[in-house]
Amino acid sequence: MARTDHGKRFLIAFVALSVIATPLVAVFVGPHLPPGNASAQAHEQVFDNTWLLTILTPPAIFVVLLLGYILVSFRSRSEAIVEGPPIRGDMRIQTLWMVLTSALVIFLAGFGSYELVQSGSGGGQGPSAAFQPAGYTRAVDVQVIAQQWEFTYRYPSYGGVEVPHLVLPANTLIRLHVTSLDAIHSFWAYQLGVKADANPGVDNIAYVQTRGPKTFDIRCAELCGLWHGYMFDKGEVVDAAQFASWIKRQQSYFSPVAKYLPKYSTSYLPDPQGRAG
Ligand SMILES: [Cu+2]
Repeated sequence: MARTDHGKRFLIAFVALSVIATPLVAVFVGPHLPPGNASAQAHEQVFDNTWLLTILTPPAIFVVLLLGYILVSFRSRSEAIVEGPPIRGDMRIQTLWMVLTSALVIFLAGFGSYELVQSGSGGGQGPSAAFQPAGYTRAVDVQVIAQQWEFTYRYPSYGGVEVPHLVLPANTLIRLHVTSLDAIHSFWAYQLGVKADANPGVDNIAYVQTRGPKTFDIRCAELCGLWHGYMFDKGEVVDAAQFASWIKRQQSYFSPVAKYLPKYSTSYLPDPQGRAG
């Protein structure tokens, strides 16, 4: 009986499966990956996730297929348990594996870092953003104030009005200033692709370029005390006219309490006498 060439057989199966599955993953799974398409940054993240998943498809196939192949092909066919010949390693396979996986990991680290910075990122870059998106001088400032246990929002270009729900104009570059009044929180606007730390005394800047009208989820993503799980809300991207009338309504609705608000500041510090901002 001729000896089966397991290596060759496995390699053919691996290449065939990879060639079929990789484009399918890119085309059919990729567009459904999180966080969605509510902003340019979120869109970039879907693009990145699609690439990462696509590139990682062949290695995943390799590992699972190898395991399956071994389980099926090398299972014991006799009743007696017979030990196989001892194998102490194979320098060629080990070298190949190390070179390929190292190259892959280094490439992904470079790709990820480049992608993170080139869109201005949605992760918050501290008080002086190192990577500004195109047209950032025209960005609309919105302050996100985290506190136990809700987010409020101030609009410095609209008299510093503070509101309990986030509404943003569509197709606009927004500069979010994320800060906190008390504990450490994290502002996570899922479909906008924004997740930025909210620390007291820190003005953490994250850019987001909104697209068309859309609702999005807001959550606190940092355990911040008893009612952390309660820190969620729906935010809204609305068209420019709707935004203009909404902000006008907020200004007049909150005008009686506006005088009690502290002056708009890029950050606030916890106040032992009570609420700081
Ligand atoms: Cu929180």
